[in-house]
Amino acid sequence: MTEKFPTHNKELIGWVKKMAGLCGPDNIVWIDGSAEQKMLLEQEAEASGEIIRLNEKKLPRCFLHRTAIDDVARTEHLTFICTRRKRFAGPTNNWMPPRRAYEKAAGIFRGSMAGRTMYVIPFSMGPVGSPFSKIGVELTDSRYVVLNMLIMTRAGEAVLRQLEKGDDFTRCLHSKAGLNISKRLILHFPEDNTIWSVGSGYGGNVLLGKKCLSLRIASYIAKNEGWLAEHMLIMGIEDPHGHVEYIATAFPSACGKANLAMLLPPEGLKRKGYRIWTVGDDIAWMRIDSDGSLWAVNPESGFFGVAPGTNSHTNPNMVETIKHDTIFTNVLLKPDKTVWWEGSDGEVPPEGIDWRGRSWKPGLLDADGKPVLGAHPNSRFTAPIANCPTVSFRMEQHHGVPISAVIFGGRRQHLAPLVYESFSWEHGVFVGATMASERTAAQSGKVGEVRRDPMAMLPFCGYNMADYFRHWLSLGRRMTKPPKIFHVNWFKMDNQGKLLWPGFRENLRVLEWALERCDSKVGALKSAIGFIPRPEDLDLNGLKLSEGALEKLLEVRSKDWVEELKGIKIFFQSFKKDLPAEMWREYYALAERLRSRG
Ligand code: GTP
Ligand code: SPV
Ligand code: MN
Repeated sequence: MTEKFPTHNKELIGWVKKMAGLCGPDNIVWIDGSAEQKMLLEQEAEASGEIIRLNEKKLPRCFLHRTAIDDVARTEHLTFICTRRKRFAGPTNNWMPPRRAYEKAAGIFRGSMAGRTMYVIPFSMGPVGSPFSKIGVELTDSRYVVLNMLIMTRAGEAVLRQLEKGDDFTRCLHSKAGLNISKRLILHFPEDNTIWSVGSGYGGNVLLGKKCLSLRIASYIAKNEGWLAEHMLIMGIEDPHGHVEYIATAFPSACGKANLAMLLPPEGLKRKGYRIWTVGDDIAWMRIDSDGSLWAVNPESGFFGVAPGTNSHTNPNMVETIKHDTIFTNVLLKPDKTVWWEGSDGEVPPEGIDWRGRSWKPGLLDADGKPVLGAHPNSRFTAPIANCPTVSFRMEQHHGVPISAVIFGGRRQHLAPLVYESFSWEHGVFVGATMASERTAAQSGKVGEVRRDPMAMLPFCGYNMADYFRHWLSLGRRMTKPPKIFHVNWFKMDNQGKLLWPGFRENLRVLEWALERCDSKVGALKSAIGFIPRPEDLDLNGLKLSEGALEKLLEVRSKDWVEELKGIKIFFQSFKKDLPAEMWREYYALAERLRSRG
């Protein structure tokens, strides 16, 4: 085994040696971030069959990877917060005491890298050297992970140099081991600044800079340091006068963050002069600056985006982004070595190799008579943000961008109106805390079931969510210029199950209203749940909604909300006496408003 270490950081050297001792790799390779090393890794991964090189002409420097068929989404039931006290993790997280967790996982890690190379990836979440960035080092036996981390994070030598200055780092250990779901664990040790992930080779389970560090561990650090780590997109909206305002938006997994973050304005609004600037599609780190307002940075440098449904109509900027230097995971391979997925551009290919690696034809049915999909519903692509035509020039700025509005949202077929505005920060925290959404394919489990997903952070909050709500409340008190808080729902349906709102680029019409509210340019109607747009204040020019759709979209049905209160109550009760009193106060205030309106 190589005993040369390209660093003087004793902590780092000691930890790498110890973990190598546990996992037993044949050798250790340090990732330096160079183009040469990346090319070598691609060649090796191609030779080993881990990745397939795609059509060099049509998709330059792009690859396809297929995961194991039971390793296609985050496995939340195998994800744990491991703290000394159970209360710390709270009722929404799986918990294991640290000692037991380390022991259990060590049993799987032991010798798991025999015959493999252990890669050491030093990475920075946020620009290298920024006071707001955090450093991690991931050890992994997967070249796919290395190649993804090179896109998703700033990785390599510059980070090692930063570590020479004595910065702390999150210790991230990953091994595919046997890719066995019964020996899979995603463990977080916030008290040790450590992450151990074993037995998976899929995205969020293994790209440890993403959900594990930038949300679960970072949310814990953020609580202690007085900032927020959120599952939010960040985008700039340039108005017809060239003035850019930024918003941060939390939707649960696969509910439209990436699509919104880079939307192309609809014709009418484009003509008015609107433009969009993309800062991030998944994670926002936000803190209060000396000006008393909230500022946000995106710690990532790439997108790990949902493939199905992505096409030139729904998301032309993403289509442009993934034309080169992209890794596709679990999509269909066409005979000409390009890729396809359900809802992509172009004709349905007459044949191909599906995400499982089997031969596929349109209309193919499985043993139960159900259509066989070419791409997995949670198939994804990994692409550099720099590829995106709308990338914001403020991406690399340490300070980030000032946030005018925070927007929560989710998939609700019936309940939530297209948009509403909270009465205050406190009420806005209640709106975020009581969010619920229909499950998507981004996590294993039953798709379509409504579940509570506060601030879209249910799977990602690294500590007790009661304390998390308290933290949100306390930030509101510290800000002199807090953003306004809104809630949106692009997924409301009519009685026939048809979407009432066209979504995608048309969503800008709703954002325009929200920003006009922030600038006190328009009035609103007061409903029991919050402020609702007066229909005439929404610019619907050039949009054809079906008869009565707008009324339905903006409707607030007291009866349905009274029903919703029951679910909220059960959810709040699960926190017992830890829930901040403000949340109950908002709950009873809402109940009272609904009662008085009958
Ligand atoms: P994660 O990466 O899992 O956190 O997801 P995300 O929130 O970035 O989701 P994304 O933007 O990739 O959207 C996921 C799915 O929602 C895609 O299949 C989209 O087609 C669909 N979608 C996005 N925006 C809209 C919309 O405005 N309306 C409708 N009907 N569907 C949408
Ligand atoms: C999500 O599920 O919210 C994602 C994809 O952004 S993953 O990185 O796999 O968690
Ligand atoms: Mn996400």
